[in-house]
Amino acid sequence: MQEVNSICLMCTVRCPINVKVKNDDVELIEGNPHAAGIEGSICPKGAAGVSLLHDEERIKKPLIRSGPRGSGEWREASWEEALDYVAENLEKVKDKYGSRAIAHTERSHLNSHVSKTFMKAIGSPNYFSHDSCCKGSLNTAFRSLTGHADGKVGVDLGKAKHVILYGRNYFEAIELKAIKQLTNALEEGTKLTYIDPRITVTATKADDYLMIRPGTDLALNYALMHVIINEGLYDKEFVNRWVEGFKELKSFVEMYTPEWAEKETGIPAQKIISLAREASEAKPAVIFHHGYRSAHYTNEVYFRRSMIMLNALMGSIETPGGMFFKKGLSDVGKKGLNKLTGQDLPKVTEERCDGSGTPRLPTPDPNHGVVQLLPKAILEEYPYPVKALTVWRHNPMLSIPDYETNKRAFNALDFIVTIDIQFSETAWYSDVILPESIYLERGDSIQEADGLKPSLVIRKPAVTPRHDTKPGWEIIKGIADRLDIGHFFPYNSVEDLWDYQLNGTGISWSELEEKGFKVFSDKPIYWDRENGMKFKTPSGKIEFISSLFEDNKIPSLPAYKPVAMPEEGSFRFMIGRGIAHTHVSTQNNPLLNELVSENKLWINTKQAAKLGIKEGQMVEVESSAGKQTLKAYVTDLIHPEAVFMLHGFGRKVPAQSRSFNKGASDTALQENITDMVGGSPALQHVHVKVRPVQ
Ligand SMILES: Nc1nc2c(c(=O)[nH]1)N[C@H]1C(S)=C(S)[C@@H](COP(=O)(O)OP(=O)(O)OC[C@H]3O[C@@H](n4cnc5c(=O)[nH]c(N)nc54)[C@H](O)[C@@H]3O)O[C@H]1N2
Ligand SMILES: Nc1nc2c(c(=O)[nH]1)N[C@H]1C(S)=C(S)[C@@H](COP(=O)(O)OP(=O)(O)OC[C@H]3O[C@@H](n4cnc5c(=O)[nH]c(N)nc54)[C@H](O)[C@@H]3O)O[C@H]1N2
Ligand code: SF4
Ligand SMILES: [Mo]
Repeated sequence: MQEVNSICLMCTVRCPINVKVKNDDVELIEGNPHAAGIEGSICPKGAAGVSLLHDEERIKKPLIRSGPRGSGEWREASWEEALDYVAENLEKVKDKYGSRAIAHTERSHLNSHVSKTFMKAIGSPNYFSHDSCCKGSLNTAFRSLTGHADGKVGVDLGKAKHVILYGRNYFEAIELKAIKQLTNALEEGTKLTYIDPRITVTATKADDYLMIRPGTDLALNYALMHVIINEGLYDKEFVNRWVEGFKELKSFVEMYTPEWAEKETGIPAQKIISLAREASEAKPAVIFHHGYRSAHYTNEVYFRRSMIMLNALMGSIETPGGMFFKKGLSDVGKKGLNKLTGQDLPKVTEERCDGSGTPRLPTPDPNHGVVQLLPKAILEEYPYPVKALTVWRHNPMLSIPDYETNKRAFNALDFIVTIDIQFSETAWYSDVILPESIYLERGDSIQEADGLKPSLVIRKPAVTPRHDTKPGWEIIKGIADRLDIGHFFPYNSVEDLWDYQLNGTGISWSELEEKGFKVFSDKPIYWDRENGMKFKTPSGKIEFISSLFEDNKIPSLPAYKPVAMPEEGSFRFMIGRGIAHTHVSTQNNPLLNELVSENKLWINTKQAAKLGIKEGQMVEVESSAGKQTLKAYVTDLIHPEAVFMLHGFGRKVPAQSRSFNKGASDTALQENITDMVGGSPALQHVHVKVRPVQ
């Protein structure tokens, strides 16, 4: 038996894993025993990587569409033929409409520097990641306050004395290391407050659970700030030294009393006051957790800002048990990894089709784009036609709200090519599918896994590919070669890619091989809270009054405006993740499908009784965007104004036989509406009606 330490990719958290290999086959996957904070543990999805490797419904060879789009008629092709065909079609679009007519979407990954280089080299501004649909508004909130993107920020759960989670459902939407830290901390006496309209597994671990009225967390936070400021509970030294705009916040929150917030949120005023006081007692080791998915409502960016501001008021930034900025190789005097994007690439001056980074949409992050605006840009051909789409490890058809509109938009394209490991809805709708080897069969770019201690982590192949598949970085190079931009991809193997990344750093990849990673500091590194905080805002401080916003005539502290509440007979449509599945990736995995094969509609017991809905009965859910049918889960565990379903079910691809048509699709019910300041879609903006199916 051979053991390979590598990185999981059953979800995007990328935990360190230990793969047990015999005769070029994977026997078992466990957590990497060397990795601090993981110590051999693994989640159900991580363990099910074995089942993905052996899944007979994976894509096994390049496929070229031979029938109408979406018909599922394909012919197998050699890599030569498929790559020639892709290059030819991209050239055609480029010749007719210009390079900007080619867009790329992907789930951000270790090789994103490869795809960004590809887009720059062909001369298109239209690189999109999934980021906006996950946490775009959180990213903008952090940039507006600190000048850093959210990816630069972590939380020190292990040392916190009080953790406040707003729907950050850690114990189901998991990050393995974080829940191990949190579990240990809870055993040591850390207090957990959990706020969610739904009683989740995380709620069951909390000391205090608050069933908030959906969509009103911002009102709660303004009232918390009101109490904290009026009672003088904030960290005056930190605020005086590092916060810009405190006075403005003080007068802004004056009117947002706990009594006012009680009416909005349903949380008693006394409870709000006691939460503010208890949190302050724990300061600075207190975390108002900024959350992960921040695609809920149209005012999301202001909600996410309010959480970060609460931490600033607590002084819980760059301190043990608080929020911290991740440190990289440069913080230990080393040169950072080289990226292909660091080359002398052609300058792309065209504006992005979604408008991010232009006066049309000045605040969302143009490094990621606002991918949910792409279908509209395609359909309206505004500001110019987009006619080809390359997709890599992303399923925009289901990950952008409003499935029917997405389908229409994709149908309006001249050419779609998808790099995936299995038939996603997007792959099924493409003209060419290029199958990628799965993470157990390939190596990828080295990850600079920043944290309080900088480290490098490496994904290595554990076994040889089962089918005629290739790593994505090789596929992109194959297309680039045919478009005469191959010289921007100076590698022929994963070792070449690693050497390129490490050149000049004084580190060799063989140092990472044995354990799968290397840590470059013994102690956690903090910025100096007296003089060395490295905020990247124009003032060098945390900007409650944000230069990014004010310079673009966007208010930093707009008056509270409630999100539209459902009328009598309608419900707020809430969505989320469960422990057994990753987004839209794993529903067809043989093992995980056996664990959870469909989703159900959570509905409050009293509301169900009013509608005559019984436990397990089929119900029809209808919104302005579509209708779906699934089983009801009648429960007291959800707020009466809301219904809830897991994301990722109701799948549309017959060739994915285990997940086809099982449960319902949230995407088919959601409207495509965006928080235009933050950049995230408001996935829970929509209201639905529910009726029993006789
Ligand atoms: N309606 C709706 N939309 C959402 C959400 C929601 O809850 N509801 N959630 C949002 C959030 S938080 C996120 S993060 C995004 C996620 O959105 P996506 O990134 O689209 O979802 P994933 O399931 O992570 O993966 C997408 C694709 O990657 C493929 N894949 C997996 N591994 C590999 C690999 O090694 N190589 C290649 N080439 N492909 C691979 C999978 O087969 C799948 O088709 O969706 C967002 N959009
Ligand atoms: N198992 C698993 N784990 C994952 C992932 C996965 O796909 N599967 N994906 C990873 C990714 S990319 C992400 S973004 C994270 C997502 O991590 P989270 O953001 O923690 O998870 P979600 O399930 O998207 O939503 C969390 C909760 O928000 C609650 N909620 C809905 N409306 C409101 C509201 O108005 N107020 C409050 N306070 N709560 C509300 C919902 O009831 C739900 O329980 O998970 C990560 N971990
Ligand atoms: S949380 Fe689970 S699926 Fe995600 S990377 Fe970690 S082990 Fe893999
Ligand atoms: Mo996400």
